[in-house]
Amino acid sequence: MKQFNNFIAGRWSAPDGGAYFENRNPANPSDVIGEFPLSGRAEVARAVESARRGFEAWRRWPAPARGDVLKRVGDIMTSRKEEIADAMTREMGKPLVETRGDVQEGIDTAYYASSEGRRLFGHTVPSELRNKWAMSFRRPIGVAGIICPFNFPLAIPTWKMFPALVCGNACVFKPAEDVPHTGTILVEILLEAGLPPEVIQLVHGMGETAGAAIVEHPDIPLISFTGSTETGRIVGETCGRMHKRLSLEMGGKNAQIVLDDADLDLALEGALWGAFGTTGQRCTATSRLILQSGIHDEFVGMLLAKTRSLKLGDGRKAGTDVGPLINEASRKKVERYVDIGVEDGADMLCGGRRAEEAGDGYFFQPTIFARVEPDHRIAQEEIFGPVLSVIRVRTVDEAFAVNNSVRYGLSSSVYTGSVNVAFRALNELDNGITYVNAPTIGAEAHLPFGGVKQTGNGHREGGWEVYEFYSETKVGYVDFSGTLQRAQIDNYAGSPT
Ligand code: UN1
Repeated sequence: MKQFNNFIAGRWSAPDGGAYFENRNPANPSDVIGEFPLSGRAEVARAVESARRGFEAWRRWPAPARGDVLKRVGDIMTSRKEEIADAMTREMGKPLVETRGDVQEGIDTAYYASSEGRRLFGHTVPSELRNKWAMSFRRPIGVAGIICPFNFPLAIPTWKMFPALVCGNACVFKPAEDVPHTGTILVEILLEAGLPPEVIQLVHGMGETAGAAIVEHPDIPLISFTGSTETGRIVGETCGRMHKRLSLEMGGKNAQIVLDDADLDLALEGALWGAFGTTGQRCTATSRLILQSGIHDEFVGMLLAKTRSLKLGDGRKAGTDVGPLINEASRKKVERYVDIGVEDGADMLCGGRRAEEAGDGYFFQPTIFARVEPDHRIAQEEIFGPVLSVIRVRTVDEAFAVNNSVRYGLSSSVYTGSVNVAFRALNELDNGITYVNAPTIGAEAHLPFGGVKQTGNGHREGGWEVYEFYSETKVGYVDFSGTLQRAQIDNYAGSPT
């Protein structure tokens, strides 16, 4: 069996204890992709020591030259797109069309980051005083701890690491334990593109051990974490105690609203893609469908017919619409929520059980519940699987209120023919992202990505905003008057009398 290693201090190395974990194909668990290191504090400590050396050299590179490395990363990913997508589907399960999209999101992020090396804007502003300039600019911070989820095995690590690197930081990267192979490929590409080896450290392992060791290491001043709100709370507590800069991207309970004046065919395609794409395993997945009463019954009928025709199976086979869940624990969690939905009195219209007919993998049938009340647990808690809760409302105001009645606030979507309602939705829905006449998934790499309430902690990934997270603002004043000029004193001759 193929054994993979960590990349620490400029070389591929085995874990100290010699222990490995298996990485299996979720569509066919007898297909073992390889064994990956179970690492802990000792590996993380060595990685950080090396990353600090890497950081000291890398921070001195001009930012445009750092960007040039990312440009080559984008070129390599472009040339290897198909092969990376195939490896990703093998270890993560989503269909090839989606893993190609995941690679493309990484490529887009690489080219954006590369050009940002020539911007990283600061400000030059007038000084209050004569012959004096005032300006702000950006400085790197140090070693960044990058802890990633399984659902976007390539794109999410690139969102975090590429801006971190362009800003001049070094990275200690822990991929999710379900997708260590894609993480390894990404590090190989960074090295091939010419990133100095000590600037990137790859430490495989479990969240409770390797992940915790990264979060708790005193020489890692910034952490970027995507995962559950529960784990995010623990990460946040540690980072708060240790005065670390932290970006959290956590749960969602995203709703698609379909109003009486919507284009129903369009809304139907959006709901199917939003709810069952990536087997519902996106932070942005549609897990609530809020339908206005005038179209409720017709739309549910349309949705049911289409959902029943979705083809489950191995994402590497042509014609597959929906792949497996990531692992057995995840499938058990989805089953528990189906039971909860039934116990709470919702109507299960389809699905609700394992799909053994699709293969030996962790398949679960796309599931729709109707007559769900906004405060039901299946309408409030993140399930991270192919389960959609339909909620009936009478008015636009009620639809907006239901959308806002959860503790999360990542994305929302409204289908309507009214421009007034569309703009009201942008203003009134409590989410980091609102789509008009488009599903809740599909954020683009050059715009800020993130959510409000318990989805995040105020930071954004992607776009221009993430560069603020990975750098510190420094202000410089240059006084070329040759005299002592006392701000707030010498420039104001006297108090008004
Ligand atoms: C996630 O689900 O964690 O907007 C990220 C989207 C993708 C990214 C999702 N571009 O659905």
